[in-house]
Amino acid sequence: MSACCGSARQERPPAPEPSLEKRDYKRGTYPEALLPLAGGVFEMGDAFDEGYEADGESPVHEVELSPFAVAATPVTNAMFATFVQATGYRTGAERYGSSAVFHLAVRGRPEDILGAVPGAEWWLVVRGADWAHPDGPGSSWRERHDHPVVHVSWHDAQAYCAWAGVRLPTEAEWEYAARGGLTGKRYPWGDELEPEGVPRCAIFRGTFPERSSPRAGHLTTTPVRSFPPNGYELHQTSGNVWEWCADWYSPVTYRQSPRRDPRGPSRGRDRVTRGGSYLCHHSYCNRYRVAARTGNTPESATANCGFRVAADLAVTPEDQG
Ligand SMILES: [Cu+2]
Repeated sequence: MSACCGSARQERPPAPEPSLEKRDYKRGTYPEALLPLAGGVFEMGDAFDEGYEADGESPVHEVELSPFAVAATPVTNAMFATFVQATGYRTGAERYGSSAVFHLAVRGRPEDILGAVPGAEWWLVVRGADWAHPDGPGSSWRERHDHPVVHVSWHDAQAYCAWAGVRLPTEAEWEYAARGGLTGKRYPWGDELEPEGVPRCAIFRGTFPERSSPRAGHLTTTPVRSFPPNGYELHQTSGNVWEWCADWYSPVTYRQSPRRDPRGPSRGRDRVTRGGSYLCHHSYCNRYRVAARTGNTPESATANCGFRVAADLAVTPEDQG
């Protein structure tokens, strides 16, 4: 994963969280109605040839999707708290005891800062940073009920989905949903980053990584509905936080994937993340475009990556004609 976008776990992962497999817990539900999407054929990939070559955003290719449903926003802190309270689940970051926080945002004592991430020194490893303490031990999710949950690994996202009876979107579903019905556009709302000078997404504004412009109005996450939705009523598919997808990531996925309901490679090292985050900046990383793709190891959890849920749509006999 590009270093501006997030830091990858280097250490060996701790033993998997046993609570959900071993313990009986009451199934939860996703607290909001999912948006039903018709699926069908769409053009996936970067129509502008603007992506980093190593990411594999091209070629543009036709993908045909079955109907599915997707959440309007990523899972929020309040939603994740409900899951944790119901199950006692402990995230990977909590079991590690630390996670990386953007240097300008850290809230904790100096001794909580364990070091910088090599090659990406704007990421500080902070003791006690986790989903419930997004900027470090001096911060709390309770100040940010409607912000996306962060410091969650792909495994943590899977655990939430299993509890709530939903699943992660495939990468193709994610891009289809994020495009909001537009074809070949750069962003979920069109080709211009700031139509009429109005920001449409939470990305880094200022001089990366030293100084955030006051105009940005945020240093880290923003509420999930801070900006208007796309044509399918999805919010923040560009910026704010990266979103885990179900698929393994490979830069050559598009050259090999089937046309119909692609699910990515059968194995890999990283899981796909999409959408970019509040740290993306044109000077360094332009992955807030709707075709942009990268990945991270499934045990990694960062202060700028969360997830959105999806579900299959049952096909009724009438639909089949
Ligand atoms: Cu980025």
